[in-house]
Amino acid sequence: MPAHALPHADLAPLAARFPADFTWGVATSAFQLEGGAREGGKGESVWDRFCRVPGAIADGSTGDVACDHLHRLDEDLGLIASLGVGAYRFSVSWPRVQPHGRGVWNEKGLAFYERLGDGLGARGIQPWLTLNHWDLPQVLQDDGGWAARDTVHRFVDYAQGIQRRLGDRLHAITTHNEPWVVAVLGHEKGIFAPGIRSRAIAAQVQHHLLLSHGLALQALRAAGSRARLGIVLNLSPSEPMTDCAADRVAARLADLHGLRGYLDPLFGRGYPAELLAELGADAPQVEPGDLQAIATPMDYLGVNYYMRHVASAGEPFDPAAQGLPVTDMGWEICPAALTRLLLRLHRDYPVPPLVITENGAAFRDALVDGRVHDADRIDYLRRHIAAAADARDQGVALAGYMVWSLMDNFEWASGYTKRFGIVHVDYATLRRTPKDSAHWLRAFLARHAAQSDAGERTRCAA
Ligand code: IFM
Repeated sequence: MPAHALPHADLAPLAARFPADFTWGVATSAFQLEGGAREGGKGESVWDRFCRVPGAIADGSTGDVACDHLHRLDEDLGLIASLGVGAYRFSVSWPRVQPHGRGVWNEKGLAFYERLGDGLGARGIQPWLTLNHWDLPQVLQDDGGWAARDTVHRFVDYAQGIQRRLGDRLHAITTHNEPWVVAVLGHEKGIFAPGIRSRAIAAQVQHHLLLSHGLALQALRAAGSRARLGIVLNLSPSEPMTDCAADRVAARLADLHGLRGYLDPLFGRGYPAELLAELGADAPQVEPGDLQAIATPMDYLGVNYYMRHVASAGEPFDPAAQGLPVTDMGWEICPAALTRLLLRLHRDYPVPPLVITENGAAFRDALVDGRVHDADRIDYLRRHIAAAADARDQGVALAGYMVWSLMDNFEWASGYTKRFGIVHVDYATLRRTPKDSAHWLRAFLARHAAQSDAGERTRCAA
């Protein structure tokens, strides 16, 4: 279906709810898209290793080729620009630029990100770089990984190296993407790399991730970084399944572990006493000065929102069984919880400007006659953008919104079985085909830009 035939009637009122300087973007991460796992001097990452564990990845796949972004950079830059976005959020593969996690830098790896930064700059698109989107160099894991305090210092050195080489090109730097996922899925549940199962290790990893974030911010500022600096958290507001006391306790616990355990220390309150009491002997080792470092002020807080968390003391909540709408991940579609989450952040914490750094959905897309008609994804995006506008209307300083993801890619333990992209990738040919949602986004952003220009002209004339 050509872009003009899509249901666009609602674009103008929705676009009018956002100011001219609102940042619109699309997001990806290195391991999920780049491929070239053993090329150009790249070192092994924990995810390269984890993909080799039998049964770890649903379809037995790896990130060896992924979307072959490493070799298709120019085409992909063209795709990003064609959407009309103002920002592109990507991550650097640490083992591609520093294969041993310390010391020697890999020129070929750095040159790739230099081309990416320059290509974005030439197209007027802000580069939003994430330092850690989970692909830690395996050599550092062999030395204890994020559970070892030394990794904190290795990360700070890495951040400084990126600043030296790429800093001038960057609009924003994110230290970590979704530290909860690294800590809990990677070190407590063991379903993500590096596949460890220990609550005590997970708690220590969480602390080291937060500490390295604060120290990296200080080092980047000391090195003269002019980029906006922040962290990206995956936040699911927890709500009790029923009003019974046990479910309310479950919701409070989930909130402590998933939300307050990160936000309280980042905003100067330390770890909640209730969380430390609940962790007991599993609580992390915290050294003098750590909490002050973690609370280093940020320029923005990135929020990745996909769903709410409905807490139950008994059987886990199953939204599909309750007849609620879900994505192909089985995640409930609940835009209203995004508004509630943003309002809570605004109300309970002294947050800097908020940016929705990821929001999107996997659906069972089908490529038919060269088109993907993903009306469900358009509806998802439209409703979540409206929910973001609802929060803005109530006073939340929300400065941007980025779609996850630019294109279908390696969805971690689900391999290539889940498609989050607004651009379809045929994994046999690596051909990219913009889905209807990409055409919708382009039309929406064009409408927003046109209205912003018109508003600007009216203001100038007045
Ligand atoms: O694909 C991931 C991304 O890497 C981090 N946030 C959630 C996405 C969807 O699961």
